[in-house]
Amino acid sequence: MTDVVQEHDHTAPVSTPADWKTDQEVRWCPGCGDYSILTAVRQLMPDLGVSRENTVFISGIGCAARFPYYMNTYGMHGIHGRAPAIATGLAMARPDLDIWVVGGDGDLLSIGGNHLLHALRRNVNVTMLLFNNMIYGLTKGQYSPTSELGKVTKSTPFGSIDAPFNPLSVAIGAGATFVARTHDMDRQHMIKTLKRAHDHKGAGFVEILQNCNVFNDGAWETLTTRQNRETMLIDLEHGKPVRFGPDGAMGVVVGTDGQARVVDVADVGEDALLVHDEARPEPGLAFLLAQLSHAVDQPTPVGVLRAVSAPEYAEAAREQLATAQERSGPGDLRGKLVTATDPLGHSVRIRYDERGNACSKIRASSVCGIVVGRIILFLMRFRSSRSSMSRWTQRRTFASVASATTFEIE
Ligand SMILES: Cc1ncc(C[n+]2csc(CCOP(=O)(O)OP(=O)(O)O)c2C)c(N)n1
Ligand code: SF4
Ligand SMILES: [Mg+2]
Repeated sequence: MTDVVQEHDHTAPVSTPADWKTDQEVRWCPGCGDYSILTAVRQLMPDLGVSRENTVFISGIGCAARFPYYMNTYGMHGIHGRAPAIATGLAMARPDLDIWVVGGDGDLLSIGGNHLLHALRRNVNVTMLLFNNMIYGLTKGQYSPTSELGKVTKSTPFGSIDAPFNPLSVAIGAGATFVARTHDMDRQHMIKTLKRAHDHKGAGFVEILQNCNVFNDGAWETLTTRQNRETMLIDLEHGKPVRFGPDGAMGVVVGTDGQARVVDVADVGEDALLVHDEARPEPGLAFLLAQLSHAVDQPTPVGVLRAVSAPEYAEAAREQLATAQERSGPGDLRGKLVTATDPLGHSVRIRYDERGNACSKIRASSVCGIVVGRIILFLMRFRSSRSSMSRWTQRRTFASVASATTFEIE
């Protein structure tokens, strides 16, 4: 693992939001909620005490994932769903950097669901922003893992039959140490929430309710418009009874059945209300709050649901490395052949030269890919004995199947 290059930058130069803006043309549709999130993030950056040179935005694929282009920092528009994995690697190698992950509900909860869970449970020191518009925006309006039951889209012409994910419940279930929600209609709330997530040591996860005005327009408006917020958003404050509505007339209690529910404060009295404790070590109450709302017609908590401290991944890995080196001395890879298996079952072999540099080909192959490729090749040969398909076409097809899971790096 690379040594720490420098400590966290506490002497960051004074900057303005304009310094964080790039010369790239913003390609989102006019009116998209992503613009207000971008503005909030650019406004927030000067207050974080970080420098552009030490800041990295990493994304996968989707409209939300175009975010790194628009921030004047380092960045990576990665592969679909893999931003948490890429960010994990970077956070391990460069703990001095300020690392952000940005993705949509499809990117981080469909193809990237696995990677998100592991980054959260490992408590990797990154700030993760999930732009939830309950739709695949970039690919023009297919349903996503957060789309509501019955949602009619191009990919669900008769309505979705999938129970939607509640992103906060998913995060809490994965053991996330910081979990919050905000929305694109309230810049100050976004800035305040994102700052808390950034300042958290470990994985800071924020769901941002975001309007896709082209493929899912108004999906959140029952909650987020100015006239609806007071009665529909429950703005959580640490240490305070959970109250909302005009004059705080509504509140949340946890009943003897263990369920959280919305009540009239006049009916139960203020003392019966749940007092919000975001720092509570066990996640049960945060989960109850996350589960309070299952649809956009139900009062929905926003703000910080959970903020607890736990060992951060890269720090724990460094400590483990130091202990191992103390016990066995520094490792020596010179002249060694190292074989390992990655989590997908690829075997990886690396030969190191006498100076300790990786010198021979790293070969990573999946038995599965080759077997599937062989079967397809066999079937094609069988079929082509009756058709005009050339051997060259057959070989190309086999190569592409096998190479999907086999690669070599010099
Ligand atoms: C491996 C792979 N599978 C599928 C796609 C197609 N694809 C591109 S973006 C996307 C989903 C985008 O939805 P979301 O993450 O919610 O982002 P949004 O566009 O809504 O911001 C999909 C399925 C792809 N680019 N790569
Ligand atoms: S398709 Fe939707 S999410 Fe994507 S840029 Fe347009 S409005 Fe925004
Ligand atoms: Mg989306």
